[in-house]
Order: sequence, then C-alpha cells, then structure tokens
Amino acid sequence: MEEKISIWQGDITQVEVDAIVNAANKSLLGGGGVDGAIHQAAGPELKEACKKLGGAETGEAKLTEGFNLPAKYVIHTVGPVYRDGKHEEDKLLESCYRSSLGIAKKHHLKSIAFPAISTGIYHYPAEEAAQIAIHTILDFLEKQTSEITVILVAFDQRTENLYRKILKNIDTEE
Ligand code: AR6
Repeated sequence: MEEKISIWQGDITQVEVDAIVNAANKSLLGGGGVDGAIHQAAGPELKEACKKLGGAETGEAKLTEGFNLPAKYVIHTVGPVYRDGKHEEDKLLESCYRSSLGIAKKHHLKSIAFPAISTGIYHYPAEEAAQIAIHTILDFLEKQTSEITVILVAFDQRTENLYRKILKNIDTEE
C-alpha cells in the first residue's frame, strides 16, 4: 500500500498532478505560507474562483481549477490552528486529509499532492501532523479502494525525514 504514497521535497506549486492541496484559512481568499505561494503561482483568477466558494469550515475542503499552475485543480482545505491538542486538533487535521481525498475521488482525480497542513503558521507539531497525514491517507486508500497516487510534499528536510521515518516504520511493522 505504501507505494501509493511518495515523498517529494520542494515547492508544491511546481508539482504536476491532477490536484495540489492548499493549506488555506476559513476565508479561502489567500494568505501567507503555502497559500500565498499557490495564489501567486496560479494568478489572480484563482482568487476570483475562491470568492465564489463562500469560505469553508476547519476540516472542510473545496475545489477550484488550477489556472496557471501545472496542477489541473487546487483543493483548498482549512487546517486547525494548534492550541494545546485538546481542541480536537487531531480530528480536524484528519478531516482535512479525508475531505481532500474524498473530493479527489469524487472527481475521478488520479494524483494529489499535499503540503504539511497546519504545521507552519498554524503551529501543529510536525511529527504528530506527519503521523496523522500518513495514517489517514493509508486508511483512506485501503478502505475506499481508491486508485489515487498521493505525493507528500515536504518543504524542508526535517519534514521529509519525518515522512520517511514514519513510512519506513509502517513497512517494517507489516
Ligand atoms: N510548497 C510546499 N510547502 C510549503 C510551501 C510551498 N511553496 N510554503 C510553505 N510550505 P503554512 P498552515 C509548508 O504556514 O500552518 C496561511 O496564511 C510549510 O513549511 O503555509 O496550515 C493561510 O492562509 C509548512 O510545513 O500553512 C492560513 O491563514 C506547511 O507548508 C495559514 O497560513 C504549512 O504551512 C495556514 O497555516
């Protein structure tokens, strides 16, 4: 099952897949971090398309075209702001991955690339977030018998190492 997940280090705006996921905020109208980079690379049409979405709740995901991006679509999801781990942050982060994959499946998309949702400006601890990301994706692919290829995009070496370590541990458990 793990071969369905690959890890790539770099800028998600350069990834050529059916959909890249954006770690947005509830307004869905752009921001900093990966959200800013995606809007910058996609061009102003993306913001126009996002205006029609009417925002989103934490854990939800919504689809737009990719405009000037190499990716055909952008799936905008709103990660939880990490407070103390006692405000359902884990469930909400899981919901981001699940909702995004659900949209990909519904639209028959074959490849999707995720950034490390919530681990930047929203301060989710990197290792916990990586565990949730990988376990949620594997669970979805297994249960939904879905033919989706997933790329985990690590912006830095630390995140890449975390993803590799977690996937390796899952491999050796089997
Ligand atoms: N490609 C891939 N990953 C990236 C890129 C990039 N170009 N740029 C940053 N990252 P963040 P959040 C990584 O802060 O924590 C925005 O203002 C980054 O290193 O982008 O979910 C939104 O509008 C980190 O690992 O998103 C929201 O207000 C990960 O992407 C808020 O930030 C997520 O970091 C969302 O915060």
